[in-house]
Amino acid sequence: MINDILKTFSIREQNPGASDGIDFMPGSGDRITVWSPVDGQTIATVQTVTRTAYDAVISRAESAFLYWRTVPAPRRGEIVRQIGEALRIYKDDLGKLVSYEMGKSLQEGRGEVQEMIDICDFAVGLSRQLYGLSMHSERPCHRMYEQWHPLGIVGIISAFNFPVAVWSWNAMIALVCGNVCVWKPSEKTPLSAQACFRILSEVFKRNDLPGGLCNLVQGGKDPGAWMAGDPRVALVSATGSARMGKAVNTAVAARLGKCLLELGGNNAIIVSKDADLDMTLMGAVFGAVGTAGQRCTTTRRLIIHESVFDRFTEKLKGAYAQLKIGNPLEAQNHVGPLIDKDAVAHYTNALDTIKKEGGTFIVDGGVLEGAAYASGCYVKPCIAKVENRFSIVQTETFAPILYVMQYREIEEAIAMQNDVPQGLSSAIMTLNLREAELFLSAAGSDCGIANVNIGTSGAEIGGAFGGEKETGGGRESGSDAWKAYMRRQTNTINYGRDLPLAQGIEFNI
Ligand code: UN1
Repeated sequence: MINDILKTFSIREQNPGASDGIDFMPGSGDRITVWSPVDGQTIATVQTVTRTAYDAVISRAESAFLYWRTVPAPRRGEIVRQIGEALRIYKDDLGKLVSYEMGKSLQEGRGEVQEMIDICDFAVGLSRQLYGLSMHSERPCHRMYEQWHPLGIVGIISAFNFPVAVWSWNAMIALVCGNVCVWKPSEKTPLSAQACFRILSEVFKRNDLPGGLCNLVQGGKDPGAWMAGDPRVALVSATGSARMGKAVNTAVAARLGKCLLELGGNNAIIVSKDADLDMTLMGAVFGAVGTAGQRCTTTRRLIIHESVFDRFTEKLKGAYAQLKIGNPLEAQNHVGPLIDKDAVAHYTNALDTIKKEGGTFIVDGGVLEGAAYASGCYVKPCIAKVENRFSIVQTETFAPILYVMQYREIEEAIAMQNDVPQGLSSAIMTLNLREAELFLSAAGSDCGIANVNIGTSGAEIGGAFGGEKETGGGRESGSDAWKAYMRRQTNTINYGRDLPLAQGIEFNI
């Protein structure tokens, strides 16, 4: 099955060079061996970019920008519409490749491609709505308005957990805004990126577009660091760990460039005494074990009212006992593997630390062994009773570990929810209007995303996605997140015969 998909995307054809508006793996850097956490098989090798080849990509992108910025935005939208159409055709194959390379369930792999299609649709509409405001000038016979222009090269650094969707949120919006893109995908999922470029290539070729509009640079930390330090890259949009985000932010700030960061989360659901517990169970379990706990929106903490704590944790135990862990390409399995053995080591270290800090397990964790788990990356989703202040609870461990804790008053629950360094997603499960509104008020959740009667993961693309504090402050995808990909220009036009100065200043010569 997987070989057919690799063939569909010509994955075995290595280093084909620049073609069709796209640079595939230019240069002759080291090769990365790509390995599937599903079955431990080596899938392919991928050429990394060298500094010389990176510089060539940037030069090509610079010339492509000179053309692309002059194409009317709705025409740019038409190209993105065609990309969305092509993704519809390849949804199943790309979803499977994502699932095999990354290890998320097939459902979620397809869901990720659906997010790509949705963002294309959103971007097409947006291409006719890049609105600026008009203002009333204080001076007679003057007109004042603002317009939005493209930035230039947008560098996109994406993480392994959403190998294709997060790139598309950035790239599709950046493209309709008139920018060109250079993408550095995670070195753990380079093939999904390559497949996306095969799809783009068809569309670009059909439309006779010049090379360099979208570029792919494969590699580890180096190409990301080059982009962060490169004044030719107008915006660096980076998704990943807080550690990576701080390094990118520092390098971009040193040259006063623009940065858009979407980093870690430590997302909690408050389970009120007035919660619909069945609905809560669904949201909490999907949020905690979906993508094997490797979403930045994964539910990591449940802050449960003391009066329902025992009842709800019993329900959780029952649900966890039903979970099927195994090959994510098989539809009956809920939980696939972690991305690699390093991730497994982080998970097992976290289990040790939880015990050391005084936590107790109500559902035990552990690494699975046996023929079905031969890659060594399958772990048991687990639940630990902890205190919010534990250092391990304050840390984002990218694994299916769910922390539970109790509260008495809603204000206390909100304070606990906020009392972590991260600020991405949050939720309250309650049928009590007062609690729900308090949670959404200025005195409520301090996160970029706050939901009522919905879990913390699975945000729709139409809203702005991102969070506060160590999550980095950036917003991607919907709403007016597009403004981060453009520069604002204020224009004042004098159509009178005099030159009145603002603020009533008199200046006579
Ligand atoms: C991420 O984990 O980096 O809201 C993105 C969600 C998805 C996106 C997650 N739509 O869970």
